[in-house]
Amino acid sequence: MAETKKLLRALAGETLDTPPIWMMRQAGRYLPEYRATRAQAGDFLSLCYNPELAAEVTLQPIRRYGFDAAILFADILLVPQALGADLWFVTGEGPRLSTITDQAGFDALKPASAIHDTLSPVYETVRILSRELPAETTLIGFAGAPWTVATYMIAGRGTPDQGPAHALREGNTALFEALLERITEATIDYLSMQIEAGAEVVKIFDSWAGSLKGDDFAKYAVEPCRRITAAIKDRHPGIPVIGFPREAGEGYVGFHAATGVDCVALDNSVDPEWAAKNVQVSGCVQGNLASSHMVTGGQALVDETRRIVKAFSGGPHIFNLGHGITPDADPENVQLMIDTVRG
Ligand code: 1CP
Repeated sequence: MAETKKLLRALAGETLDTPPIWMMRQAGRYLPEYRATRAQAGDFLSLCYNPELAAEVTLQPIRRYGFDAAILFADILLVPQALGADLWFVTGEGPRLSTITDQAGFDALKPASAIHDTLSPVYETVRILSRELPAETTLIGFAGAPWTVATYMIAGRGTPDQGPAHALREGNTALFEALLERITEATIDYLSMQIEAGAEVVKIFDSWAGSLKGDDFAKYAVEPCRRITAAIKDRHPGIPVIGFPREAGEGYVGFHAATGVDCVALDNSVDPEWAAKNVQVSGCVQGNLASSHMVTGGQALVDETRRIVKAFSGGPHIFNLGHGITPDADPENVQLMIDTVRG
């Protein structure tokens, strides 16, 4: 049967008249219905591990806006938790984890094969979603890339420059690489289980790839993404993979070929016309409207949305923001972006 879902058509390399659209963090605090369900769940992690409510918040932006894709509601930090790290969220600040800074900390982690005990509710969320989503909506599963996940496991929190992770990389390269290896194995199994439960596409979020330079970018951003993509394609032929090496800059060039991903997601620091010439020539791209437009709206939102659609109109493109939508965004600006894209 010929593929009819727009997102899958773009991922297969088709140039569409109107790009499919979805939005990073589309289920999130900018929506009143999300805040209500999160309050019902009690807290963020309880929401992630409650399949009915996690499916409900995943569906909310689909009902409200009719996006072409739904992304599983979960978090990249569930994998460290499943490997044995302590994880909690401090209201108004963000995630906190127990830290891994030495061999003893690493030795206390569970093997990759043990993650499913913790993560099985996530697979149940995927199963509910694959039953309940509209026929035209694609279901995206995801995980964090090993480097990005490691930055949180080493520092115990989000960091502006990933300093603690770089320090371990330099000071104890063997331990750092063993940690990346453990996360890579866990990520392959985790994504594989999401696909078995019904995810049709998977996305690998390397939010902190931009702080890896030169050979380190090749070793710790490109290579793990290549390994995960190869393993997914080996186990699940035909499942498309989206890679997001955020703030990679020149590192976006050649990323399709170096990793085997079907689509490269772009942050908004790269110019769409440059990216069309240098990245989209190699395959589908996703992006890349600055999420600040969801706060400010108006003619600037319309103009910038049109500029991005036009720049990428000569090849396969999935419209998205350059990073997640923020809690202070106005839901009406999201509608304005969608109306502008769909013309
Ligand atoms: O208070 C709340 O309700 C929590 C806010 C929130 C949400 C809605 C967090 C905490 N995570 C999520 C969901 C989430 N996270 C999704 C679900 C699907 C969707 O997009 O709608 C996804 C894909 C993520 C991925 C994620 N989590 C990333 C990668 C993408 C990115 O934004 O760069 C990262 C780095 C995280 C860690 C994390 N989780 C939450 C926060 C606030 C953070 C960032 C911490 C930091 O700034 O370092």
